Amino acid sequence: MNLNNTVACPLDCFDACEAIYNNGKIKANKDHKTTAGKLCVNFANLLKEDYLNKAIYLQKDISLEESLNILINKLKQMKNKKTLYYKGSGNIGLLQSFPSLFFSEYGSDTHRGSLCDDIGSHGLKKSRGENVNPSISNLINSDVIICWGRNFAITSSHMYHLVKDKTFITIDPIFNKTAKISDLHLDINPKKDYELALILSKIIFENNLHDKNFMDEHDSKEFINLVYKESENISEHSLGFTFDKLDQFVNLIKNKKVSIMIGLGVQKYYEGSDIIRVIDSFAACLGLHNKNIKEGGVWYLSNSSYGFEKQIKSTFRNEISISEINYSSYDLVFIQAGDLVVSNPNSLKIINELKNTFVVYFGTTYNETCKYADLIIPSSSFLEKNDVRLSYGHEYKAISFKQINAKNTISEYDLYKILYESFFDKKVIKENDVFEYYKNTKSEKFVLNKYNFIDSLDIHDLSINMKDNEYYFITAKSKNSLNSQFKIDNKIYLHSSSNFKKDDQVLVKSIYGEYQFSVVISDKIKTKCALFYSGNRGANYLTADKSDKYAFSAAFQELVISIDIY
Ligand SMILES: Nc1nc2c(c(=O)[nH]1)N[C@H]1C(S)=C(S)[C@@H](COP(=O)(O)OP(=O)(O)OC[C@H]3O[C@@H](n4cnc5c(=O)[nH]c(N)nc54)[C@H](O)[C@@H]3O)O[C@H]1N2
Ligand SMILES: Nc1nc2c(c(=O)[nH]1)N[C@H]1C(S)=C(S)[C@@H](COP(=O)(O)OP(=O)(O)OC[C@H]3O[C@@H](n4cnc5c(=O)[nH]c(N)nc54)[C@H](O)[C@@H]3O)O[C@H]1N2
Ligand code: SF4
Ligand SMILES: [Mo]
Repeated sequence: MNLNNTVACPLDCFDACEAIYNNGKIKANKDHKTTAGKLCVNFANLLKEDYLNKAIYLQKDISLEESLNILINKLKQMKNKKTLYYKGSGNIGLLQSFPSLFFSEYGSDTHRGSLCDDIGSHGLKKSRGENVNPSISNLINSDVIICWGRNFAITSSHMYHLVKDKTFITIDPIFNKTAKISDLHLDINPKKDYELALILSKIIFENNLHDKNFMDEHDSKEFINLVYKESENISEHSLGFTFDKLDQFVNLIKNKKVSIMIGLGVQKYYEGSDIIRVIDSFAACLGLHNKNIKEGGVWYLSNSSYGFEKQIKSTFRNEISISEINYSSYDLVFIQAGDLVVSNPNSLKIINELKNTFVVYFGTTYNETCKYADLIIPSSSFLEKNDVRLSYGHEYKAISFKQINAKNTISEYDLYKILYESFFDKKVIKENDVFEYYKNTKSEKFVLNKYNFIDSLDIHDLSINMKDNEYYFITAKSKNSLNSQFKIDNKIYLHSSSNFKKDDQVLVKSIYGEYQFSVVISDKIKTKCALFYSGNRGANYLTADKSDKYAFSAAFQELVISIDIY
């Protein structure tokens, strides 16, 4: 039996599945704990992907070697090195960061913050010191799972499969797949999760369901004051559902072992870091951060490399907040594995700026951003390179051994090596050393030593002065796409009370931009909400090129939009 025949799914997804490659055929690995013999539709699409197999310069096909020479010459000619290195999340294997070693040393700028989890991660770190999930066994040992702004059954379908027989509660403005399998759905208004967490905290104090010892040990006085002060102003109207659902919630969790799966939904806002801290403080009151618990806990998108020693260490001279980059201020922008004009906020601004600089795209497919690239360098696919995947949802690794030889493509490691050796008279790091380290090292466990309850709040209410034709902007993941990749849905989803009809062509505007969409009516969408799936080609024409309050990150939902017939 060939022991080096596993491959890791490279896609940016909680599950980090592992497959077995055998004579050109790929099957899910039955022995990998979370994969458990099943892969998903996105993995199937990845195998059918139309991979780039040639380099392109100013719309003409060229050889890989020529493309590398063009890049090297460009970088050599650049006197003031006004360049940007951008890395997206098309492949989140650990060895994908190798090119950053070259660009940091060359003197490029890069981005900070993220399009993804950083707002929430910032908040959890402030409360707990680190953002690390409990062991998956705690989830398996719990009775009730609360999915809070996370479409657990879809976005981590393998983790869901391990616990699908539990009692579920979903807190989400959308009646998504997870809500459908839940015993209770709290159809909350967007950006009101902190109110819900505060009022739930009050109810558990009143019912004596809190972990008094943990709260006393970790100075919760100010949080308790906050709970009583703020709860007075919380109404059924502001939450978006009737208070009897709170009683149902408490009855479902009373004396039960509880897990909370927090998702991106709660934190895509300017003050998202504080919002997630209120939810986490509620969890702390329930005793879910107690060191000794073996059942239940709180999960988010954890810092997956916690407990590993960073092997690819790059220090850039300057890091710009990801939503606020001015691409046209650079002479050259190098983009690796990101579809910027679809995935990043304010698409039109990005397009206009990319037109004013020399753009290099280094990726596996010809995506929307390639339309604005001067030079395209084809990257090797996940089957053509070694890598290791950690998961931000559970503790199991997936290992990728190179299965086929690259043809007319280059791996991230080889690109780093060629660039580094062309510019510097220093030794490159060995790929195998990094691969072996991550493959063989077991991470250290995180132990919570301190807990800081949140003690003050100042959150802007998006619904203030909302007009009849104005809606909350909601954006979420869909089953058949992985962010900008695969089967893309470009529609706008609205509740029937919106007075629009199926297939209406509407012009949607925000203060940042506008775009035309075709309507789908669905009562799974809460009233006054408009849903756009991730990867929607027009959604980010509406979003802000601004950062959240603390984490230098994109706050996609910090806006209201207006909708009118086109
Ligand atoms: N409106 C809206 N916008 C969003 C989101 C949302 O929900 N709604 N979600 C946000 C989130 S959470 C994320 S994580 C981002 C993700 O957004 P991106 O960072 O753009 O990631 P992807 O869409 O997964 O893939 C981008 C590209 O990676 C390339 N790629 C794939 N594999 C490889 C490889 O092995 N090597 C190289 N070099 N390239 C490769 C492919 O060409 C693909 O087009 O989008 C964010 N943007
Ligand atoms: N099939 C599939 N799986 C994926 C991905 C994919 O594109 N497709 N992407 C992967 C990536 S990059 C990431 S980061 C993860 C993210 O995984 P999730 O955390 O599940 O992310 P989302 O789907 O963006 O948002 C989850 C839910 O938040 C809800 N929501 C929106 N606003 C609010 C709010 O104010 N309050 C509450 N309570 N809920 C709200 C949305 O309706 C949605 O149902 O999924 C990963 N898995
Ligand atoms: S569930 Fe996620 S990790 Fe698993 S195969 Fe699908 S996309 Fe890849
Ligand atoms: Mo993400």
